[in-house]
Amino acid sequence: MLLNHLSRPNVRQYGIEIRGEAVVQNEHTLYLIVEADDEVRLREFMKPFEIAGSLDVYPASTCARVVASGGCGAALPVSEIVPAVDPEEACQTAIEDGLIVHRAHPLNCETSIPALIGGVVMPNAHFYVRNHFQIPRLDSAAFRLTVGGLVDRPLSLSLRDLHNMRSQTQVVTLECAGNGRTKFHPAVDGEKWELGAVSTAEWTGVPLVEVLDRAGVCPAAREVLFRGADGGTVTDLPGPIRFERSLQLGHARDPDLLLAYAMNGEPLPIQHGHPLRLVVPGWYAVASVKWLSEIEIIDKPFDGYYQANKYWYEWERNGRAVREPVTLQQVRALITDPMSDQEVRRGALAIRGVAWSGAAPIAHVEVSVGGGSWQEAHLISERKRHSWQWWELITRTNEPGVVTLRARATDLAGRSQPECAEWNRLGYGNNAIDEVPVHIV
Ligand SMILES: Nc1nc2c(c(=O)[nH]1)N[C@H]1C(S)=C(S)[C@@H](COP(=O)(O)O)O[C@H]1N2
Ligand SMILES: [Mo]
Repeated sequence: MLLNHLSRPNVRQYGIEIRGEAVVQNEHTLYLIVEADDEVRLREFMKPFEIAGSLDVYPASTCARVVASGGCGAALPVSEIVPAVDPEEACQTAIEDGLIVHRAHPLNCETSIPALIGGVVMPNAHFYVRNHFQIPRLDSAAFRLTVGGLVDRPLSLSLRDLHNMRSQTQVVTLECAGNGRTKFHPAVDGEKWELGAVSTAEWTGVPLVEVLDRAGVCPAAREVLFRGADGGTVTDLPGPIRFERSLQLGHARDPDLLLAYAMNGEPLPIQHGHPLRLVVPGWYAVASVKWLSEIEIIDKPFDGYYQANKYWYEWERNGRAVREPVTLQQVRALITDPMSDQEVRRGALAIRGVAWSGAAPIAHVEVSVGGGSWQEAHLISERKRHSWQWWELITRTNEPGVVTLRARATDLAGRSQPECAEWNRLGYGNNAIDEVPVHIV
């Protein structure tokens, strides 16, 4: 009788949903995970079980919801600025897609290094996600990009207007400036990125310069300010702010900068800036403003929070504070195969990975096995301007035991990687030589 009571059509009549059930072997206890809006109806449904024994009801939640709400019992945060994606849902999707979640609100997750193996680009679902605020949900039909400030003709462009302009497609690697932050000692505050806050996609959109030319930039202009639709409060400022970054006018006119509406041939996914984002090739990705809704031409250096307070290297050199803004991606190689702590058979060994640099294409990658001399890896396919380059070295190992593999890239501008990156207060740009220990058996 109780089994029939649990049948799905019967359950539905009570307006509840059974999410899971279990009976521990040899125990006369039934556990049910039930979704219900109304505890009265739930108790009504459970009546037949009360006849058979005793009943306990506990209010519960999913793990993702608890983490996204900031802890047990806390209410889910709401965005003060625009309608936003449910943090629990966004977090659950990221976990299911195999991303490594560092924080659920705002959602921050990195690519797992094994997911990097293979293809030229990363599938959208595996692309790392870095957010400062809750993910805004923008309606693409109502969406407008406004262009104002020091222009001859202020613009308000719909997505259709942008689709009708000249389009350009290019493969670009985005990397978070905090990638590798956990490798700094002493530890630095901030998102705890390992090495997976980097991914590559093929972006399609309108060259930014086309839109600037259509608006007509006035002679007094110095910088171009990009404003995202997302925002909220930050610890050291009183009121809510929006995510904003600027570029020098000359850089903004670089024909490679894109206002992207597509990523790997699909409409831009919501967590990557739907419906429109800026893509600034070669720069740390903080410059690539997502959910881009306003462009403003200004005559002064912009001093907003993410321009002036964050994204600066702050070193201490000879007792003096030295400060420099975070701009181009540092040169760097990553070993994707074999994985850290993997067991590999002695004999022939294939070592593979990616390498990239914001300043120039990769000139060469060298690999050292177990502290041995540097061996030149083979660069796969032609040189890349704005995307990472795959490389490979086929070598041999003869002795069993733990062996450390190291990879070091050099770009055509002559920049190479340090043994140890210089510690800086906010933990940016750690491009120390990658080390992967493996077990030779
Ligand atoms: N509007 C907006 N744009 C943003 C951010 C943000 O929080 N809001 N984060 C920036 C940072 S620090 C990074 S590393 C990249 C991450 O892009 P992705 O989530 O598509 O990988 O977006 C940049 N653009
Ligand atoms: Mo970032």
